[in-house]
Amino acid sequence: MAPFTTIYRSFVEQAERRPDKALFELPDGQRITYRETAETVRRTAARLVADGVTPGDRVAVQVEKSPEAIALYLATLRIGGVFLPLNTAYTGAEMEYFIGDARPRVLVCSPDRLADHVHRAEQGLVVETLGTTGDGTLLDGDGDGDGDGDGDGDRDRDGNGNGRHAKVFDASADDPAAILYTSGTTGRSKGAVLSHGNLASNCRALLEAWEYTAEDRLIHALPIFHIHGLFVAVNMTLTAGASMYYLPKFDAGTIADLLPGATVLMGVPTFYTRLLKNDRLTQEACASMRLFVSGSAPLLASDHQAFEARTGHAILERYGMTETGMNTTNPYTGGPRKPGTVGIPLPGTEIRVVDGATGRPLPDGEVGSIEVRGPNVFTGYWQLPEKTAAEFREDGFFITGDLGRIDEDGYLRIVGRGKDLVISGGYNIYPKEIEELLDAHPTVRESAVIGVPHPDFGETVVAVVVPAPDQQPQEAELLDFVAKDLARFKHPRTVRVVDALPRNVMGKVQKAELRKRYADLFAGADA
Ligand code: MCA
Ligand code: AMP
Repeated sequence: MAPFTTIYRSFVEQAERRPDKALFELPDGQRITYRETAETVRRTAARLVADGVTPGDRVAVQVEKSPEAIALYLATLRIGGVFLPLNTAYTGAEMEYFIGDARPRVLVCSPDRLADHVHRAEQGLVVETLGTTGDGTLLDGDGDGDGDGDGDGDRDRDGNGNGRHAKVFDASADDPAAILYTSGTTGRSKGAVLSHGNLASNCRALLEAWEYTAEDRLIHALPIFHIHGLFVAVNMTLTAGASMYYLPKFDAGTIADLLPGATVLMGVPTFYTRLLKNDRLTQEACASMRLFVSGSAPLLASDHQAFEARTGHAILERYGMTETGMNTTNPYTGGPRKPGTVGIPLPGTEIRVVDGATGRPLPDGEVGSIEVRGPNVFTGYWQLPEKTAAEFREDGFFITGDLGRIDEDGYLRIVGRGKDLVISGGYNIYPKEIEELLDAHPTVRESAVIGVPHPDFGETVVAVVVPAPDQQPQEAELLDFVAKDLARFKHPRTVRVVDALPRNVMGKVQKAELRKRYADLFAGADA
């Protein structure tokens, strides 16, 4: 068996092999090479060590997208820290929970949000800042935290010179590399602990499946606090020795400008819905492109077909989860990319469809619960051994909570979700969190939050509320009430007031019935 190589070591190998190659190409034309990135990684690692980070310590990060944020990720891996990226849209209340649960050693935030977090320094947390141009405390001074300017960070935080070098941690496949929070259907978010082995094996499988090489130039317009933008797009690029056009966010016009110089785009379905509205998306503009990838939410078969008709490219759809990284992919070569399917298992990964109640495997063609096993599957939920155990079968298969069937060609089709989840523009939203807030409002007796079709975001959030006795809930007031605690993308787009929620004989709210009732709410909406 080949020796285990971490993402960090693969990056270092590429940096040694092609130091002057651009890893990042920024919108202002600036190029940042592998060598420069490696240097920033080293400085950042030394700073983290000086801040007291030791192997296993969490480094929580809520910063805007920048090349230095990627260096911070690699620096954390280098020293054996556990990288904990957080959505920049999270509010103070949401951050309070994540920090309380994960108890990081260091929190790196945007300079403009420092005031929200200074008080945490008193609780023993080291708060650093990092702005979009590398500004902030993380990289100030000589950058190694020991003041001698040699970049080795060879003193610890107390300055006692006892030699806490930012040495490369000799990570094994099982050591934790990252925690990504994924909301639960009940209660609060759970931290999925991903190991170095999870990240490296999934990255290798994707490089092979999509024939991704140093020749590739990726358009990177995804956020970097999720699996898709960080562990698929970035990991693949920096371990292959490739380059990326690194954009602060998705913008269809900017992508159209870059397509002629690029080879690969990775996006959520909303990217493709929006690109199809842009006249500059043509076959000629895509002449150098070899691959368009979609994932994180279902791609409409009609968008798949329209994109192929317009550009000559069949979008490659794949299927993943925070807990598992990528599981399946449509073929790059050797078979059709079938609209409405997510393809076949990646090398090394097993997929099965079972009867959810008994765990009994179902024949192909029958709809059941999708389960996955392989080196990509996470090690467990952070400090929740019972919840972890409940989501695994005895033979090691992980229960995804998605429903699907295997078609006649062995391709997986996701037909629904067993879990109560809304996916809006690729962001996951768990209704329970919003319902709990709405239920706390004095004019509300109870609520049900659902996802309904939306022409731009795929799905969007609708709140259905039942008034408390003698009360008349007001939409604006309810939206204001939840706004302070919820990231913007979780805000309901409308509130409907009803006399009662539909229930089955067991008393369970029939969300499917509500989804049907409000299915056309945004049908004519401007995307
Ligand atoms: C922004 N807003 C949203 C969303 N994004 N609301 C609902 N859902 C969203 N996804 C808010 C904005 O704050 C804004 O609020 C308003 O909606 C309209 O913003 P707009 O400018 O249209 O949005 P945008 O900034 O262009 O962003 C849309 C986006 C973005 C490009 C689709 O959300 C995005 O990049 N999504 C990708 C998410 C992702 O990476 N998912 C992967 C995670 P206001 O009304 O105040 O203006 S899942 C994963 O990793 C798994 C493992 C997997 O399989 O990949
Ligand atoms: P997350 O919890 O953010 O990791 O989101 C994972 C969920 O996104 C999966 O369990 C699926 O429900 C959904 N998902 C990811 N990729 C696809 C896809 N290509 N088609 C349909 N659903 C998807």
